[in-house]
Amino acid sequence: MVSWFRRNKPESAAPRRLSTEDLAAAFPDAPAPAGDEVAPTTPPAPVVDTVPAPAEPTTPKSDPAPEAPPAPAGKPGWRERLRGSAFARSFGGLFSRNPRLDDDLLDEIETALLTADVGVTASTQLVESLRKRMKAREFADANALLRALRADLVALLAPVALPLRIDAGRKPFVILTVGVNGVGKTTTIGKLARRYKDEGRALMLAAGDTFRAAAVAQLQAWGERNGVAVVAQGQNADAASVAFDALQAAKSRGVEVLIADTAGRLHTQGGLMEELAKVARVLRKLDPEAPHEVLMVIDGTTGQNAINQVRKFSEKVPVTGLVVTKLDGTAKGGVVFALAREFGIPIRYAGIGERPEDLRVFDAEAFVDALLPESLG
Ligand SMILES: Nc1nc2c(ncn2[C@@H]2O[C@H](COP(=O)(O)OP(=O)(O)O)[C@@H](O)[C@H]2O)c(=O)[nH]1
Ligand SMILES: [Mg+2]
Repeated sequence: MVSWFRRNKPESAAPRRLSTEDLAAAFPDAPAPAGDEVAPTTPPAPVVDTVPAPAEPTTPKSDPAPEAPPAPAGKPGWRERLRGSAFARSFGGLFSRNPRLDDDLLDEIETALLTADVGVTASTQLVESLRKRMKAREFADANALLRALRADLVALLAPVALPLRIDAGRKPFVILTVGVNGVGKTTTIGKLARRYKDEGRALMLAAGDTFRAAAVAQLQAWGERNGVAVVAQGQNADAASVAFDALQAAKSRGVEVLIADTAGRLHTQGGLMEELAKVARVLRKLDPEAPHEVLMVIDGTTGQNAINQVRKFSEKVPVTGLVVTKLDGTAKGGVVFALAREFGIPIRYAGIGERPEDLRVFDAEAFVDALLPESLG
């Protein structure tokens, strides 16, 4: 068993009691709390610095299987999960409806790209390049044009398909997650934490979403069940102070990776956006290079508004990596291309489901492969 050490600070507000539904919604992969074992709500402690005892080397906790299994490994998994996207659906029948190599085919392709949220600039560029090559008789048939489109799409994404590398020289390597409400920040942190833990890295989480008690409890519940330390100060605490505390604790314990959650905020909320800048500033007091990664989480179903979000967040904190979540749902998928073209910010991960394994290192080829048919046949 993991034993827990709690440090209480009397000046903070008491945490709210949370429903198990709150927790279940937050971490679908986590086991449902059994009976009275709802850990995060039991202590009256306002400030919880939850650290697992160091001597717990064996038996990693295996969470019970959630309803949906993880997507199959490799390209088939991407294909299975992205099949429902508007992108895949509109391209599915497109070439069979327009088997001839002509302007109609190109018009259909342009419409499909626009409908899938690829954006006007990228869609026009892609189609005009295909048109030129078609006029130059570069394509023998529509199949050849499809292959060219696939290659062009991969080429658009290849420069941003740069995985996040944890620099061992930065200890701890600080990842600050940002983004608007409900995009999947906390869930992504849980998935990332699982990944890093499986890689054997010493890890710590900071519950920097101090707006909602449920958000703090989400991380604490996850941390307790998985033996990962979570630094929190409860609801309404100063987010910058949580980040500062966490980095201090992580430094003193020789932690390798610190992942800080933040409250979701709309890019139009000036005060909250300013708070993000403050979190980054405060981290830099302890480590002038922190945060080493500002990971912005984008909901793949958002559409073109994602562009605006990234632009606004980048004005406050230098966004160094993106995670595009919920690509398994009703996401159109095309926003990934629009983001790549507009910013060139590395896309680190893609969320293609709710299981930890469904947070995939972004793979340009697998992604394009999942969206377009392989051939017309
Ligand atoms: N289907 C699907 N759902 C996701 C994914 N990532 C997050 N979610 C869901 O999105 C909802 C909001 O996630 P949460 O992490 O609380 O968002 P936050 O407000 O940004 O922290 C939750 O119901 C998650 O299960 C994903 O990749 N696929
Ligand atoms: Mg959250």
